[in-house]
Amino acid sequence: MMAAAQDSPVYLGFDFSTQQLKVVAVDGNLNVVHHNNVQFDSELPEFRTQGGVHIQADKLTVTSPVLMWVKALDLLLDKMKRAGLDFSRVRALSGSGQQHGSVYWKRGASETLKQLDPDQDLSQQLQGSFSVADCPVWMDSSSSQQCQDLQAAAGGALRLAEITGSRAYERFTGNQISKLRQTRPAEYREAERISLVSSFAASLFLGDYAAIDYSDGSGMNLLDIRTRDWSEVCLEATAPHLDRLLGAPLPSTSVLGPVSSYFVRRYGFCGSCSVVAFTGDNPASLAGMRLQQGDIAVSLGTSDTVFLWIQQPRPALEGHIFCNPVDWQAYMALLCFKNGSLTRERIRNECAGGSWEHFSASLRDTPLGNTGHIGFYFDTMEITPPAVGVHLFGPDDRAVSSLSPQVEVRALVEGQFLSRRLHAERLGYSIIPGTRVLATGGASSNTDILQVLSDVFDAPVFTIDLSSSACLGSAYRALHGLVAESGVPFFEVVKNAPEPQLVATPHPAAQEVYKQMLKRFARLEERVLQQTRP
Ligand code: ADP
Ligand code: XUL
Repeated sequence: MMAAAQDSPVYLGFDFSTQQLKVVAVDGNLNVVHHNNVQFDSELPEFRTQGGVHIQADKLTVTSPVLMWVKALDLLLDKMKRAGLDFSRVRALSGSGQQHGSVYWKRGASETLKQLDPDQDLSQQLQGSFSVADCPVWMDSSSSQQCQDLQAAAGGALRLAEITGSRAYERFTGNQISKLRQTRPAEYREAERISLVSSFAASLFLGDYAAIDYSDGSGMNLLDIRTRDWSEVCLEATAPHLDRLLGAPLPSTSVLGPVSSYFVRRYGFCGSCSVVAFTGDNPASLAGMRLQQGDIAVSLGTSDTVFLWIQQPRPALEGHIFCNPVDWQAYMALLCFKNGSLTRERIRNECAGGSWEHFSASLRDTPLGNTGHIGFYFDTMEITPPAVGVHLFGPDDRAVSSLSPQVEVRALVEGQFLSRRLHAERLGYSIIPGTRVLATGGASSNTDILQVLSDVFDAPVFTIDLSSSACLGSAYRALHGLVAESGVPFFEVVKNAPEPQLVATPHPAAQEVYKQMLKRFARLEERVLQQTRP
């Protein structure tokens, strides 16, 4: 590398996701110059997580150890150092976290954060800094009572959606905070600050408590998405004086301050390196994909999500409206599906000998429409729609108890994408000429899966080179954060980023096949919902 390139600035984007911590570094021309990751299950086995989480005995409570995330950061920075990344070139950094998860800092933790000793790991020093060791994460569905209470206090589900962008959802942070206060009052009382996973991660870099940003803050059932401030009625219904524990929310493009002296002295960061507000992984993906109005993003990670750029919020009883992470005047709509990659892995193990290659071959060897077989795979209580169990149907709409392995693989993938399309259309999305489906997340590396996505949506599918758009979006946001206050729009800063690549176009027969199938799917989903409704 030439001397000039070695001195040129670098921007870091971290993603604290469900199964791993990832990072990318981009240079001033937005080329990726480094990426790295730490897998929680395999590289931090002492925490005994599966897929990065612990599912508790009630099957509803799902948590992750907060120290695992801290230790993963120690490990990741060491790996980056060993790979030769010159931290002194980092001009700004930002990041994202799985949405909705909450971290409870214990009294005194802010002092510890401010006085970190560069000769010791973060995890050694922060061991005593959390009042709750196991943080509730987005997969948790144990706060139904608190959801009902919040909706009652706000004047009903729709009223709550009008204020916060969503009706009450179990995984949303306010309901988790409410549950903690009621069921573990001592730990709650010991907390001096509550962070989201994103603002917790930013706090580590800042050496102080980082503000919650508007976009990730919209996933709490606490923020008024129009005034962009905490909603009084929601705060009061959740916990007294909660605003003191949350701090004031800030625009997602804010520079929070310089990186703490711990990182300067331990890793050689420059003292003027800026920490730009961290946000949720889905908002960060929107930035990484440079999603525009009219596009639809489909993220195939641990969860599957579908999201859109919208200008005017029209909250409904299904789906979520979040403040937009790159344009404070806009919004994004999001749907979350809990049974995503982990369900695909289960069917891969049961029907394709544990091999993605065989899984893909089954998709190639079975016809569009799967000769009328349809499957619903809700291994755990689904978010969209709220149903559970595996439900299989034959071409005559009659329930069947099993399918052959190859048919089952296609039933799963077609069923998942029919559901993504059905619910996206209910949110107001429609496929028009020119619509692009932008795919990301771990499973977007599988072109056979993306072919089914293209067929079911009857639209071309594009990906960006790197499947981790949340990291990339965070690196872009770090760069944008430096100029956002002077009014430079996000798209101006990322205009030279690599264009998404076309990876699949719909089969000529797809429109006819899936138009019919979508109608059947909607009818059968209603039947499944009626059968499984408590
Ligand atoms: P997260 O960010 O939520 O931790 P990722 O977006 O990195 O997760 O996605 C991880 C998932 O990607 C894994 O659980 C795995 O099932 C899926 N995956 C990885 N490679 C493939 C592949 N070739 N085909 C299908 N799925 C894949
Ligand atoms: C979104 C959601 C998940 C998490 C984990 O509402 O719950 O997508 O952000 O990725």
